Amino acid sequence: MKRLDIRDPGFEAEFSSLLTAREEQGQEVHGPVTAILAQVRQDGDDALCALTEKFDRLPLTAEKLAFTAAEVEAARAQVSPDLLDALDVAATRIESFHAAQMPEGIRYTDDAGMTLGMRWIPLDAVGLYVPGGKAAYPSSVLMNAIPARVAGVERLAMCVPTPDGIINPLVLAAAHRAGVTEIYRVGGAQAVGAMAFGTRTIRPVDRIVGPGNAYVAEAKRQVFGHVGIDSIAGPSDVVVIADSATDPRLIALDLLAQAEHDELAQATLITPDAAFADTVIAAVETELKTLKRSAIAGASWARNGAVLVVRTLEEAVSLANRLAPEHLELMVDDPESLFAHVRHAGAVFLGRYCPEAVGDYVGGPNHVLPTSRTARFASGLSVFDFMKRTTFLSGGPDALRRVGPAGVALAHAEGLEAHALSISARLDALAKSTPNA
Ligand code: HSO
Ligand code: ZN
Repeated sequence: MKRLDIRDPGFEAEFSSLLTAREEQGQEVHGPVTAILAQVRQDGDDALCALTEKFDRLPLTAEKLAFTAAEVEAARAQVSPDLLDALDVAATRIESFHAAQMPEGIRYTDDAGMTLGMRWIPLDAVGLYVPGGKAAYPSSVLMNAIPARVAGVERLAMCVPTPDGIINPLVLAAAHRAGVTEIYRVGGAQAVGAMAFGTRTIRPVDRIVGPGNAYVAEAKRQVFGHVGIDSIAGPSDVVVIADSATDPRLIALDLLAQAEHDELAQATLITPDAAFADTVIAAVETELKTLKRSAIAGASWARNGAVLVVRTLEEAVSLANRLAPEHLELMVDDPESLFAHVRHAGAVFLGRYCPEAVGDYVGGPNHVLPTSRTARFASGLSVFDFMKRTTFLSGGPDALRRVGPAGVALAHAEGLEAHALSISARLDALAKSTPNA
């Protein structure tokens, strides 16, 4: 963990090193992924079965690729009613927030008499990748699937690996609650290939979303262009701005909630109170003694944790803007006044009783957010990721008379004669049919 004070002469250099991307473990995956995608394209379901046997130790036939409705029901029956209720609370809140995002189209008639507009249209089919094993978060199933459903996507296909045939029943329960009806027990690059190119069993989709390991990320990169993909997530991060009126243990837990995701995760505290900074650092060490995931959280905190002491809360916000965090907590008396100055953050959590973990599960806004400082130019997952825009233009003779001549002039200037004639021939015809116009 780095403890820096903005008054120290070396601060700027040290702070800059926090801005540089954390290194992902270098894995040479390009070649193997290209080979897997080619195999899936060529052999379809047979390739999926062979690769699933090889990587997940699960012998399969094409008929067994999809989970049946009865299998999904059996998985739900294994989940406690309390957990099913919790899923429902989360799903209902995610649905209503995303419903509120639904955009209106545009349609207006301008003074040239042209009617112009833009229409939002949902994608036909979306593929959702869900990691297997340890990395399977049922909450992420909701966060990826629900916006697609709310946007009006008709077909949602989901792929999840089941190593040794094992699946987390809560993942299937979440998929069921989110309205996913097509679920395949396939993972890795082969799942991405199947959804992108289609096989006999898995029809192709138009966009693939969802987190995955290095192979899945590389496969998404390689199929991009043929289908759309979401942004590729880097390690998760949080910046907590806190004053000394907040219980230091709560701040320590917020930092650790981020750190426990991944050794590469980054948790940063910014505070104007040096003594408070030290109390939080001590509280982190105390909590690390008992946390279940203390090995991961401890490694993340040791390697990437940071505590920045500043002069004022305004200074804290300006450092946060430079860090462009995925999550920003404002644990202060008057979070709104700080929020007014926030420019770069994936999601902001205002007030001492609104920790990031609430947003991970039951807030309503999406927890799939821009990582690795991409909040400078990118946004979290939303209904917009599952819709596209079609513009339209509609005009009659009067509108053509008004705007056409300028079009003809520009077409000539570009040396595009057919373009010019396409307009001028119509103008000529109009002039002949209405000689006085
Ligand atoms: N904080 C993670 C999402 C998550 N947390 C899922 C718990 N489960 C990335 O925003
Ligand atoms: Zn989380």
